[in-house]
Amino acid sequence: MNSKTNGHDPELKTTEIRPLTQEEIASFPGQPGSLARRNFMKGSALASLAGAGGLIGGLGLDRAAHADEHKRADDHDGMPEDHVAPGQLDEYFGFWSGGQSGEMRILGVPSMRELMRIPVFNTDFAIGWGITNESKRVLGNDFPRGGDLHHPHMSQTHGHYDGRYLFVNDKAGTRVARIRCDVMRTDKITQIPNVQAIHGLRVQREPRTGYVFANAEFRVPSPNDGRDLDDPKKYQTMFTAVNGDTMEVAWQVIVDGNLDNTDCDYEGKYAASTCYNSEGAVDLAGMMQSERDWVVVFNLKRIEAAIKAGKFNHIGESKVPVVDGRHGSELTMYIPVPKSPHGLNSSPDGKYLTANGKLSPTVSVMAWSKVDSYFDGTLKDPRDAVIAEPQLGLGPLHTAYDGRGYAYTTLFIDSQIAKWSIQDAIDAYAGKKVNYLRQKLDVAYQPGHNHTSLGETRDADGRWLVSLNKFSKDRFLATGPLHPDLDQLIDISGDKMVLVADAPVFSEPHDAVILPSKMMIGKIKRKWDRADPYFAETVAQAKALGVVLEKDNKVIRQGKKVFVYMTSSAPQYGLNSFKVKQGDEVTVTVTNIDSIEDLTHGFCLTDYGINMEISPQETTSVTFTADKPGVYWYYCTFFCHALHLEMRGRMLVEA
Ligand code: CUK
Ligand code: CUA
Repeated sequence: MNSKTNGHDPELKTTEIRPLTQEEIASFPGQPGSLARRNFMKGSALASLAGAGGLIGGLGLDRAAHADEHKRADDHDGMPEDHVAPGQLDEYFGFWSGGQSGEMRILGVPSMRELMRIPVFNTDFAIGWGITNESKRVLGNDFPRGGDLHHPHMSQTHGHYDGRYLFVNDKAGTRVARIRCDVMRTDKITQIPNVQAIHGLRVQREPRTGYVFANAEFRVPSPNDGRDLDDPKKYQTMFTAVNGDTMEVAWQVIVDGNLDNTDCDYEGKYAASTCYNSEGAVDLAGMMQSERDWVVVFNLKRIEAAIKAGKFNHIGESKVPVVDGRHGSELTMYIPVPKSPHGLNSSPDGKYLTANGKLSPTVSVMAWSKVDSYFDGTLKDPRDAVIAEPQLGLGPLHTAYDGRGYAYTTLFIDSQIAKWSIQDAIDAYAGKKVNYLRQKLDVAYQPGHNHTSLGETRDADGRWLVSLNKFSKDRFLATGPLHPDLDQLIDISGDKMVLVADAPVFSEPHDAVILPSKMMIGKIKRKWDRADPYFAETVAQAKALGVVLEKDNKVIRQGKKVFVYMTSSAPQYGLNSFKVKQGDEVTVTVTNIDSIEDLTHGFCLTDYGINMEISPQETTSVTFTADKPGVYWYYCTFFCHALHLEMRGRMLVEA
């Protein structure tokens, strides 16, 4: 042994200097079959999650087992029930929006630990997102430009999360993106034509996703080619349905006013959106003028039928069928609600839709059955679809549900969450003397969205509520003028909401989805499959050049194009150096032939602005021009081995 104490803490020892054996690497906590992990797992209801992840094809939610876990979570020897001990796994996944960072994040709930970041619309030097050829194929040519990601939603089948995809919006770049849940990587980004600023986004629940519904918030001239600049009356926006399987735009609907947030029903018949600018104004005072704006409901079957019957137009260059859903159209229903409504939330029993008043202290509860009645002609006044309008407090923005008949509404101005009974609110609206309000909980400070575990599916389990607050003010150590946002975890399993944790977050989560980690068992890969479509094009190009990626280390020149192929295996690249000429277009392709879980390598080319991640069994490539002569070291950026620092080589560029 070659260890000594470090002089500060006798418990801390420096590591032996020798390459780790494969057995030692395999014994790291978290490795399948590792001792540390197995001891921890003993007797744990989560045992299946870590090691056998790839073996158990569990779908859906085992409620009995889930109840057991609750007991275990509560049974914590005096520790608070959100406490997740070191090495212990979270019961829930949280998929968090990254707001204007343009990324999505994976959190563990209830620990609120950030587990991973998934670059989507942003560039990311750690992963090489926006740098590698594989990511550029997803991002397209028109980047970097960042993004503003508000709303992550997981694909559903019959109103249950199905673990296939997460869909997200980009308000800043008018795009919708899809993230594969098996590898947690963005695989498609679609530019939405004819509109500006995709904000609200939701997924079809029945029979499946299916459609991804996307709201364009801002009204613009149509087409937006320089015409009508000074004539805001001619501006318009559209509701968009994207096909979640192909990520192609299926159709668009022109609406009156604007579109803010969206949701859909549980039967596959309708989608709906809030409008806060029915006035069609272009300034603040104008947008706040009307006492009522509206919720617009889209009749999916009628829209599909209209398109089938050829009753649509094209706008400009776009091939997307566009139908007219403005007032008077049989495709839509406009339900007047007060005042500049924001969030729109379907209740998990499939019966109700709630529009949050924002500038009105109320939320408006609409019944989907009344929407049926409107479209079959028996309900004349669309306002009669509103069956309750509880007064909750100042600045209602979003509502979440617990599956037990209660709703939880964020009050932005009051900095509170109001818990209320849906049935009591309906009874009060009908004239009964009942108090629908159950509790108001102070949050810190100014909440936007809130989200309950499984609350946007039929499986709403009433376990956790997260309040995504916009201000943290004095709650954390100072971080300079820019403060973190503050996400607060609230236990809603009892009669009273109980605040259990504060979690600082980087700008700016708007929304999240929370689901039991059990639901993802067997769905998340722990290393890449060599046949993965994410790098299939790179593999095909190598094959065309006669290169076997898993073993060849060679340089192929085609005129001024140079293809450099190398493997990586801790702690070495397959090529110690390669030589190119100044001005060459160089493509470096690295294949990580290590197959041990978590043994990721990086490839960073010094002074060339290039870094990329190559996880076990992955192939990653990058193309650049060797415009500077000299010696440029490339080195590994993921600490992979005791000799990680020695994992490097030279690019020699001849002048
Ligand atoms: S929006 Cu941000 S708080 Cu973009 Cu869902 Cu309501
Ligand atoms: Cu390979 Cu560090």
